[in-house]
Amino acid sequence: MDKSIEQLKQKFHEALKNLDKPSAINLIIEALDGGRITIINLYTEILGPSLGAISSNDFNQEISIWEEHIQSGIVRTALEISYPHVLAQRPQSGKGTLSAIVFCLEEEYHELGARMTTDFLTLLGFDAHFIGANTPKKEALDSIEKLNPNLICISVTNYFHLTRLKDLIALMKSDLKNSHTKIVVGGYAIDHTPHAKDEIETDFFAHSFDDLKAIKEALS
Ligand code: B12
Repeated sequence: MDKSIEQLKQKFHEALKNLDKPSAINLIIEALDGGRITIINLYTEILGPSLGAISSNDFNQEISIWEEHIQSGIVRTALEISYPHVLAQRPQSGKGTLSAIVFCLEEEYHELGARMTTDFLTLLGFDAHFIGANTPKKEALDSIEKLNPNLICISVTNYFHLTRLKDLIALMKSDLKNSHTKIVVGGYAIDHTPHAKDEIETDFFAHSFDDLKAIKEALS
């Protein structure tokens, strides 16, 4: 990792640990405005790992839930203020632009990975919409019918939502017969649950910006 990114990562982690929102957000603003970091590096090297470390061993194992809420709120603000830079770094949209929707299953409140995924799709030139966390089945299906996207991206974090995911994909696939629409699934539950990929019948699994780039190439 680049030395200046490593330094920014350490300072951001420190601010997050101290629940110091002004310092954390100022660090991100300065790095983005100064052109010292790209959105892909910011999300992949700094914001994502900082959240992953919240309840694992980099910080305190016994962190309380209210602290986790404050820290994830700081990261959500960092994502929101990054959006002007996402727009500045995306390619010009043109003819044949692909479209995508991103959402989390009903009862799934972990939304930060899905939001990052939406910005990655925007950076790849997709017309991308983040529908939300906790998206009821009916709303997901309705958005697909109205927006007719090329890609449906579903983010799943809690492993106990995998059965719900399986059922929703089966329902969507029966609706999507002969359609150009493909389904992509990603998130912590896919990455960390043994055999999850064997049980979910989707067109693609993905984790990173590069995975999405490869999917875009497969669609074009
Ligand atoms: C932040 C957080 C929360 C926040 C969420 C805030 C928000 N608005 O999103 C809050 C406090 C609300 C929360 C609540 C809960 N949480 Co929580 N949470 C976390 C934490 C600390 C970080 C998760 C995160 O945002 N990671 C960063 C993102 C960027 O990573 P990511 O989601 O994996 O996304 C990346 C990729 O996977 C990819 N991606 C994600 N989705 C998709 C989709 C597609 C299509 C693609 C292509 C890519 C992609 O993009 C990202 C870029 O790399 C983790 C701990 C950890 N170590 O991960 C626990 C964790 C996920 N939570 C957990 C649990 C159990 C809960 C609670 C049940 C209990 C609790 N602690 O309060 C509730 C459940 C709420 C619910 N019903 O959903 C467990 C889940 C275990 C499991 N697998 O079932 C974890 C792992 C903690 C633990 N070690 O036990 N949580």
